[in-house]
Amino acid sequence: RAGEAVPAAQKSSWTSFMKSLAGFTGDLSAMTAPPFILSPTSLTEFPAYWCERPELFAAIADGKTEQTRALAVLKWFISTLKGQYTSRNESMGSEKKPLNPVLGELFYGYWPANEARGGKTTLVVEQVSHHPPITAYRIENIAKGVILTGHNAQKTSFSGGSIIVKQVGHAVLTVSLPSGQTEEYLITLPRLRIDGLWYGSPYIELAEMSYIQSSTGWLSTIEYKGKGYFSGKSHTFKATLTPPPHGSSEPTVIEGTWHTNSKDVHTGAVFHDVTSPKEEVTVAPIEEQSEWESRKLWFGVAKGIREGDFETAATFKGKIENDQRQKRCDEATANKTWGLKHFQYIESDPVYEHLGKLFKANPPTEDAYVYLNNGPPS
Ligand code: CLR
Repeated sequence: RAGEAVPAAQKSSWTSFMKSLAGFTGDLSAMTAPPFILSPTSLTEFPAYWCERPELFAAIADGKTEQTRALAVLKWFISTLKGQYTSRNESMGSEKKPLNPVLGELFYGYWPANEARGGKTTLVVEQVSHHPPITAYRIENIAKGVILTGHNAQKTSFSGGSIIVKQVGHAVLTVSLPSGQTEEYLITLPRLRIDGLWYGSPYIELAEMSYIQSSTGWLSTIEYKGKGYFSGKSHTFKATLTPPPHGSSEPTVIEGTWHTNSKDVHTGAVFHDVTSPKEEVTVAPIEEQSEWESRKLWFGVAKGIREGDFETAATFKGKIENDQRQKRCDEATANKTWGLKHFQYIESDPVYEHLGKLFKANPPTEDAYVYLNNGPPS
């Protein structure tokens, strides 16, 4: 039934939120939504989803051939999807509206070293734009030589009762090989459809295609389908790893559901399996964080949301917003602009331009944020 999951007192507020979605394009994060759908987590925390199976990230470096490394990248990528796109449903009952990060907001974390993953894996996230929201991130396992750099933004629209989210941005994974050579992988991101809005219990389905293009020529094409398409099951995907042109190897085809497991279609062997627990990122206690770090910055707001005290949440949120307005105003007066801390903007990413050509990426060029190598000491 319509609004089934909406608390009685928020039904009319949810209805007007839904109405304002119709015909909407642009920045969803800035829209006011009823309290029941608010999450206490800032979008700057989301890049941590890339590494909640740190051993799969590290294992990319252990592949002995170009083909096995390309497969390891695909396996790691597919294994992140469950966390990226279903974890709010698991922890909070439905997809929620994350906190909209402020310009300059930071999120630092790490996954400790152990035998299986060879080294500590570190995470640096910076909100590099507020309007539109853009988040840049860097994940490194230096001992293994595996590094991920990326940024993301979203373009949203509303269609057929669902929110359609086009992910803008890309990621580049680099592996430094013992030979001294470096392999690069350009990773593009799938389109999201947010369904279940009518009932007040939104969830994500992935759609269309995403790609992982290696500098070695190996290309993964991943096709996403939901309920009622080729398998009829939600969260279905089919990935094809194709060899470089003129090579003699055969393509590998993987099929399954990204939130559970998948198989190699030809051999029947299990490819990925995410039914075991993942490992959340470790973050410094709030008392040790700076004013710019996400959990410290949003502490009052997050506490209010968690405890159902929305008045307190709104008061703290208002404080953060006023503070931001004042900062922008001061900058204008001083004729200065906000400086980024860990990243530098470039108009065209040479890796995207170069590797994107190989699979006719659309658009043909994209901007990027280059990491300045100045994260917290590890
Ligand atoms: C951010 C980048 C991550 C993957 C990811 C997962 C969930 C997405 C999020 C991204 C962007 C913001 C998002 C969110 C789901 C809902 C939320 C689209 C792509 C929007 C802004 C809020 C919708 C509000 C309804 C739930 C009411 O790697």
